[in-house]
Amino acid sequence: MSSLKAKPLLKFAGNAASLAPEGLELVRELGGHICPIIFVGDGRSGKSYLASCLVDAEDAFVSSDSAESVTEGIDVLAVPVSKISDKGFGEQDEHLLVMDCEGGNNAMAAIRTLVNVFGLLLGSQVVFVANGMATEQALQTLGMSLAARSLVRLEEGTQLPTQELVFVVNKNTLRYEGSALEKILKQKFDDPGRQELRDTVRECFPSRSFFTVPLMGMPSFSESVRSVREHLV
Ligand SMILES: Nc1nc2c(ncn2[C@@H]2O[C@H](COP(=O)(O)OP(=O)(O)OP(=O)(O)O)[C@@H](O)[C@H]2O)c(=O)[nH]1
Ligand SMILES: [Mg+2]
Repeated sequence: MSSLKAKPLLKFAGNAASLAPEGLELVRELGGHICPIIFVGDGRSGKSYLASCLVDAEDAFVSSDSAESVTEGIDVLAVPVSKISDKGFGEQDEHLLVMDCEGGNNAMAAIRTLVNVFGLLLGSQVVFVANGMATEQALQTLGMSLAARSLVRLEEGTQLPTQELVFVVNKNTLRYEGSALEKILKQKFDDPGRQELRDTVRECFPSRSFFTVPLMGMPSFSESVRSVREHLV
């Protein structure tokens, strides 16, 4: 078992957010090429679990089956791409910077849009994990965070990196087609709010992919996790 362990990056004391020195130091020390991946989405959906699968270390990010929320703020971990690539990818000094955010949409926990906005500013791959189903609420959470992000004033001449959306329905029991996300985003509605939401997601993420991961213990579980992992690495 690997000793990879995530460090705190963004933490809260009451409503006040601050950057944790341990996480900052980890990011500052990284040289070379950095590929930032963030996990955001529904609370209790298995974000930390999937993030740990990605780096191939079971306990890298704290994950639990409690009803209460587990991750607070954002945790971060860096791993050399060459260490986790099954296909020999990864130049020397190329790192995945994996950030695991606290979930939203949990009736038992605070909902802090700031966390997602922060994450959406940093990640070049945005992994949105929905719990059991691709809900309108999940899309709205993403849309709200993108709207808040658009209010952030960047330095002149600075652009956000091109970002890919990787939408994962975890603990899935439904028969989704691989094109489900595109179908959701192309759907036409009379409600201008729902239409605008879809336009925003499409515009912000020109590159998109969709995965499902069934309940643990189902025959295709390991294969599905491997597909997500291969795609991200
Ligand atoms: N049945 C099943 N359980 C899963 C799956 N993925 C994760 N879990 C479990 O779901 C529970 C929640 O996982 P976490 O990784 O802590 O969830 P999280 O999304 O990080 O939650 P917060 O940090 O509170 O937002 C844990 O008990 C996981 O083991 C899955 O595919 N199927
Ligand atoms: Mg978590």
